[in-house]
Amino acid sequence: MQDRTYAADVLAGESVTIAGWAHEIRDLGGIAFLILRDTTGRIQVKFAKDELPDDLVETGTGVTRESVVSVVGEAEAEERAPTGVEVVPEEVDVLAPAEPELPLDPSGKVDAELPTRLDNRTLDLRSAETKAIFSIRAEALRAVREYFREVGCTEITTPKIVATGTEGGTELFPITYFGREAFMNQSPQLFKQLMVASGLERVCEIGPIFRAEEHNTPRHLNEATSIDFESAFITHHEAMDVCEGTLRAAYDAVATNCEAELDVLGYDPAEFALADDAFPRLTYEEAIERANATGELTEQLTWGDDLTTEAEHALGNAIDGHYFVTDWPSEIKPFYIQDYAEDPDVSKGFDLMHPRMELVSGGQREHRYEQLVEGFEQQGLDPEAFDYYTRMFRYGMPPHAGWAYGAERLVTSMLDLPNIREAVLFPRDKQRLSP
Ligand code: AMO
Repeated sequence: MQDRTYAADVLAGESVTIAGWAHEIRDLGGIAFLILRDTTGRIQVKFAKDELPDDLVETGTGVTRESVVSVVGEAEAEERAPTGVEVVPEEVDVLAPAEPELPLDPSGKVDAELPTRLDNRTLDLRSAETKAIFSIRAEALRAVREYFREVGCTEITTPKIVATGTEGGTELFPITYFGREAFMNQSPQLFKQLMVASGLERVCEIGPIFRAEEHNTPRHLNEATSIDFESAFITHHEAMDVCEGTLRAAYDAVATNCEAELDVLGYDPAEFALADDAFPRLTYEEAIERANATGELTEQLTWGDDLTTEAEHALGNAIDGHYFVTDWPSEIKPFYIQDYAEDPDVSKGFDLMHPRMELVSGGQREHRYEQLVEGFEQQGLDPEAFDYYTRMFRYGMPPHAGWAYGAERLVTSMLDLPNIREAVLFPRDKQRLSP
């Protein structure tokens, strides 16, 4: 629309064309107000009934809520208007009327259940709170990308249709690929590792991953957005430094550039950035000892157990912030994670935990061909099926490390959202395949 002025840019004394959604119509008798909402905010349109033609008043005040309307008029200063300006209309066009009965109320005056919101995501995203979540998500991802660029990453995109899985067979979505069995990729893991042996050396990817897990929980999705990092010639501790750097960059950017959005969600931007102290790094052994010592566990953990949700919560309460858990038992980490030469039962894998959930997995990778193939066999995998991957380890594979976290878990933990589905536009879960 030519010459359109956004609500936030309307200045008193100007002739303007504004366009947006009819947020509210307030009829006070002799005078009525149409509050028009666009992506920048709201602007008041004043209908002084005895000063304007009847048909103009009728169109402007008879419109249903959420209809799309454009208004041509004069902007005037008005102290009592929400933005200090209001528009006196000369022309009103209803570009697209909305039905009087809406499936949910975008003004947020009437609460809607999450399933109703997800079924009507477009309308849900007209509400200031939902819109704020996705503006913050976009800003966090922008900051993470920028940080990746600053530390010398090349952004890549890897195939999402693959012949083999990487993160465990039960979580694969099978598909038919020209009569052959294929799968939706669970992780860029093997492809990003191959790139550290290419001329690129250090790569990142932000893209979809698919997990056929049966979990129906507030922190699992069947399609998520994975933020991946992998670099040649670094240790797992250096990989953790980069990981922490991306998170700090994301929190800082949101604190600085999303003040209004944080305010809408009830956060004080001044208190939003992460504390300066580096995230503590506990070994797995220290982590289980500490979890057991909280006295909050119904069952004590022993070496080799995965951290239960209960243990994660107990540790989260005790530490009250992000923390890394390093040096996991080799048997519960995937084949591509390297073990300590001096203690092969202990791996160089790590997780980053947020008090509410696991956020990141990563580690030093096994870059030695013989050991890699051995690792496949130990996990009951056929190295032949991964020939495209293992073969490259015979032609000069540098030591390397990396990690991944889900964009949705980042946003859910950052904004303390009750459910991960709040942080994805159109979530895929066991029940939900549409929209
Ligand atoms: P992992 O399987 O732990 O590791 O996944 C890494 C991170 O991705 C996110 N994530 C999910 N988020 C929402 N729903 C899910 N179902 C889901 N699954 C995973 C989490 C998780 O911590 N290849 C390794 C990473 C690496 O070593 O580089 C991997 O995929 O934030």
